[in-house]
Amino acid sequence: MVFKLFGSPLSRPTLRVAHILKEMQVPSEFVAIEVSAKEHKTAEYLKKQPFGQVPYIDDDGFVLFETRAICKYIATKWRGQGPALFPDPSDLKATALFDQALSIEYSNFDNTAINIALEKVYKPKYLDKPTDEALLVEQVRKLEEKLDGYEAILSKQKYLAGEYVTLADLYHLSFGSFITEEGGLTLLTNEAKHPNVSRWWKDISSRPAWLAVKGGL
Ligand SMILES: N[C@@H](CCC(=O)N[C@@H](CS)C(=O)NCC(=O)O)C(=O)O
Repeated sequence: MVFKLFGSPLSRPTLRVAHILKEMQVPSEFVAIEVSAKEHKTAEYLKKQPFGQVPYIDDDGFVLFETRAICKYIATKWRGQGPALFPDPSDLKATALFDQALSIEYSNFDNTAINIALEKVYKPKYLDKPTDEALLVEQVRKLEEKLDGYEAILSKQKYLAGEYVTLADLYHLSFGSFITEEGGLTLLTNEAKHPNVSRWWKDISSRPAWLAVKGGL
């Protein structure tokens, strides 16, 4: 049975999984979930994803949700078919640095970038709700400060976990590109303020697999 990705074309986490499928050259079928009709909150859907969120996958009967777990599963199952997106598990220190990079993305980037995406784009453009300007300013300031930490790391190495691109770098693309391209923010592209972040961002956001999926599913 073909690998199935159940998600929404409007969902950036769904795009994250589609990107890794493309990186690893995995044939797949996309099944659109009608989020506007609350299909992801039905009893049937909750059996697959108990938190009522998109996306989830079904790989020949194996169901998995949470995008980071899904991406790691794909990069592991098809390792060798595409780029190695995480270090060899027998390399203790490289794996520890990879885990560190994963935590950096999750704890220093994801939540703030989502809040910015919500206030700057989703609320005014898709939800017909006013932006909380004070919250937006605060979140942009917070992310800018976090990027000082990124700059310190990326001034010493090419990617967040070392000299090779990993899933930890690529997880930034879904919301990073959203706040940059749809939100018009220059946080990730400001060469004067964060030259190495900007160099890193240019590198990961120009990957052919990302360019192939970022326009939509
Ligand atoms: N941590 C989850 C986040 C998924 C997520 O936030 N999905 C959003 C769509 S972009 C959603 O389904 N939101 C509906 C809800 O939380 O009720 C993952 O990485 O899979």
